[in-house]
Amino acid sequence: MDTKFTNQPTRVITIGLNLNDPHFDYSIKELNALAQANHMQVVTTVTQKLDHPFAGTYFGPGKIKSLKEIAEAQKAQYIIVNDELTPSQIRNLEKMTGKDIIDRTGLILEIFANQARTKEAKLQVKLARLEYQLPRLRTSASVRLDQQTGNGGGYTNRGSGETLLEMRRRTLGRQINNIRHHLKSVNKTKKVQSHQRKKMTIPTVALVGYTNAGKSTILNQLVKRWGTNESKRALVKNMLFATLSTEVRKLTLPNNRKFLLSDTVGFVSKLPHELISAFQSTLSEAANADLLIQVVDYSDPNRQLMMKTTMKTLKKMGIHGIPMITVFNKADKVGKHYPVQEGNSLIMSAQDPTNRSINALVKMIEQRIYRNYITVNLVIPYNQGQIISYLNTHADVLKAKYSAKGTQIKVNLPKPMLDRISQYQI
Ligand SMILES: Nc1nc2c(ncn2[C@@H]2O[C@H](COP(=O)(O)OP(=O)(O)OP(=O)(O)O)[C@@H](O)[C@H]2O)c(=O)[nH]1
Ligand SMILES: [Mg+2]
Repeated sequence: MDTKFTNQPTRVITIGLNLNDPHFDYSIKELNALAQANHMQVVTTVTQKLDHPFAGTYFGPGKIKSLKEIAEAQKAQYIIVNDELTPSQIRNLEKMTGKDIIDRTGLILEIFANQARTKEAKLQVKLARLEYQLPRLRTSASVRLDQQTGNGGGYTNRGSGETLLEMRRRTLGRQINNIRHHLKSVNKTKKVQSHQRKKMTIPTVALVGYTNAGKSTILNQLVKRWGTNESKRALVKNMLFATLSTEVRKLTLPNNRKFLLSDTVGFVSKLPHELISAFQSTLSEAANADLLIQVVDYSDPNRQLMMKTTMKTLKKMGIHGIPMITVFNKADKVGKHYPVQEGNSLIMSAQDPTNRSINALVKMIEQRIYRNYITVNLVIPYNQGQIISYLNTHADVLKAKYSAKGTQIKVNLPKPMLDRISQYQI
C-alpha cells in the first residue's frame, strides 16, 4: 500500500469487537487517530459486541455482510481492525468483504515506516515489519517450484520438494538476520558512546510517555533556555508518533551544571512487540538514564490508562528502578492552575507563556540528579592542568586561587568524580 504520495486521503472503515472492555471506546478513538496519522480518512466505524471473537472471521457472519455493504457504499479502500488478527482471519475477512484488511499491528508498523527518517529508524522498522510478515506469509504462495514452468532450471539443485513459500521464508529469515547483525554493530557504537558519557559523569535524563503528550515540546523549551546555540529543535507535531529516533541534547544550567536530555519514541496501547524489540537500542537511552520524566497529557480523560500503558511498556523493555518525575502537561487546556509541584509530580504547560513551568521542571530535575554532589576544596599541582580544565567543563568550580603547591579550588562535583581525584583534597 502506498498512501504516502496521494493527495486525497485514503478512505477507510475502522472496525472493532467489544468484548466488554471498559476502555473500548477509547481504543477505537485511538485507532481512528492512528489511521489519521497514516494519512487515512476514517469514513465510519463499525463495532460488534460479543463474548468471544468468531475464531475464523473475528466478526460474526451477519455483521460481516453488512460491513461489506457499508464498505461498498462508502467507497472505502481498506478495513482497519482494532486488534491483531491471525493470518487466516485476515484472509477470510478479505474474501468475505472484498476489501483489503489491515490489523492494528500492521497499521502501527506502517506509520512507523512512513515516519522513519534516520537510517537506523528505517532499519528498525524494516526489521519489525519482516518479523511481522514472517509467520504471515501466505500459503497460497506454496506452489511447488518443480511443478512450475518457465522458471528455468536454477532451483533444481535446491531439492524438488521445496515450495515457493519455504523459499520466501528463508529469504525473509536471511534478511532479518542481516538487519539484526547490522543493528547490533550500531548498538555497540552507541554503548561505547554512552559509556564515555558515563565516564564524563554527565547525568542523563530521558523523556518517556505516551505519543503526543508533549515530550518533544518540553525538550525544545528546555533547549531554548539552556541548550547551546547550535542545538537542533526536535520535531513537534499534533499527530501520533512524530518522533521515531532518539534525540539527545546537552543542557547547561547557570551554575555550570550540565545534563543530557533525550527524547524518544512515544508509546501507544498494544504497541507491537516486534517494534519494541526492534527499537530496543533506540530506547536504550531511557534504560541508561539517571532520571526519567514521564510526560502525561493532563487534558486527556484517559490519562490514567495512558500512564498504565507507559509503565507496562517500560517494564517490557526491561526498564525499571530508575527514579521518575511525572509531568502532567497541557494544564493550559483544562484551565487548571499551573505550575504546581507535589512530590515527584508537576502539573505544568509546555506552552506556558512565562518561564514558570519550565523553571519548575528544571529545578526538580536538578534537585534529583545533583543529589550526590558535594562541595570540596582541592589543590591541583600545576603539572596536572588537564584536571583543572576537566573540572571547569564538567563540574561547578566556585572559587580558584594560586598557591605555592598548585591551583587551589573550591568545587561542587559528583561523588564518583571526586573519588578519582581524592588525593588532591585538602
Ligand atoms: N495546549 C498545549 N499543547 C501542547 C502542550 N505541549 C505540547 N502540545 C502540543 O501537543 C502536540 C504534540 O506535542 P509533541 O511535543 O510533538 O508530543 P510528543 O510527546 O513528542 O509526541 P510523539 O513524538 O508523537 O511521541 C503538539 O501539537 C504540541 O504543540 C501544552 O502544554 N499545551
Ligand atoms: Mg515527539
